[in-house]
Amino acid sequence: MRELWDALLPLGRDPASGGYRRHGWDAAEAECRAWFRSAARDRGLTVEEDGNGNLWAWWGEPGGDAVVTGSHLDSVPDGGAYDGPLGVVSALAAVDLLRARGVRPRRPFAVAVFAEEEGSRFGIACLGSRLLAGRLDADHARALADRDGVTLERALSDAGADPAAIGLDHERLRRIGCFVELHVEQGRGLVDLDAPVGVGSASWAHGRWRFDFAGEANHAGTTRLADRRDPMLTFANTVLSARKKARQAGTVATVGRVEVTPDGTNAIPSLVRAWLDARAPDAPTLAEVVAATERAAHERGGRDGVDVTVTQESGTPETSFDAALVHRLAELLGGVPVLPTGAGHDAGVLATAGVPAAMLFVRNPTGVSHSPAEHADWSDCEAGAEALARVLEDLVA
Ligand code: HGY
Ligand code: MN
Ligand code: MN
Repeated sequence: MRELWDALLPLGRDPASGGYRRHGWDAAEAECRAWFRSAARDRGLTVEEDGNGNLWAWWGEPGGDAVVTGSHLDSVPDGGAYDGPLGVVSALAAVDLLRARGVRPRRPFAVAVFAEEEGSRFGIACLGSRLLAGRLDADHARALADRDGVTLERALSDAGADPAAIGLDHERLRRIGCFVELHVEQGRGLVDLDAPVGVGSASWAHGRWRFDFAGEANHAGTTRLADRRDPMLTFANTVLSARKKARQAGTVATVGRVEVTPDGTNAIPSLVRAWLDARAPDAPTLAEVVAATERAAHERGGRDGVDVTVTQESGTPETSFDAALVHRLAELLGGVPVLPTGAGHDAGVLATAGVPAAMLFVRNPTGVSHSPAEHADWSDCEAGAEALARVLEDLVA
């Protein structure tokens, strides 16, 4: 496992920050895919890439009612080393452990790597699993553009893939009998419970909304305050409103990405574009927080002479993982904690498509994630791989 981890660790890592920049179909992520293909080949696994850019490494013949494990290799900008890769490395290490114990799967078995899980390049999280599950329109997806205006269609063809092949892959989806994703915990649940490994029970409802604040470009020095239509004001107030509404509802809301046009120090902006990431235990509460934030934005925009348009870019309902599978994993692991998460995962998307799915979480001593500071103790990582091997051994029997 250490060998696998050390081979992947340097790929896409920013030497200055120590964070990772591995985004859908970019050069760093392509290196990670090559690492996976080579590690799978070293284990005699047969690797397929599906029409949506997801990788499937089969132990034996591909087939139905398959036991599938895995995660993702892409990162948020300047992300941590564990979010995604720990699940993939642990899955390959679990194959080694099962082989060493003489286990031979009695069911088709695959390790999967899902494409663009963070949505850092094309804006929609879990892009590969959403397309696989038919949760995202293929034409809409092909037209998604990154910050440089490169569409997914272009990125796929540049990577030698066929853009026409993306979309619902019924055959492949039906093959999955169950899916178990191991992931570093993105919170302090296991730390507070003093447990190295836990089982995921559910993930919060979450979504992404783009707010466009259109004002009037003008001179920073000569334009009287009363004559301004400054979108930065409406934007700033909207961020504060989102935070307040989320706090009042016991949920979370984040604006981590903003684009200003023309982005000049001495120019009142013409346009401010900002993305809201909001999450709640259930969809109605989430909808209420976002609606209240939208109302506040429009109300403030009216006062600032700024037009506000809001576009929902993605959404996932609250997702409960398969109760029987969750119970079976917790039992097999001797009654480890079962806990929900505020993070979205491919396992959640597959669960909404009817695949029996569950997650294993590995303790994160600080709870910090989506940051170069993300960390998990190696002994806990090994405990996670052991736990994954234990549950897979039971599932493939
Ligand atoms: O944003 C998330 O919840 C996950 O890390 N993609
Ligand atoms: Mn993440
Ligand atoms: Mn992740």
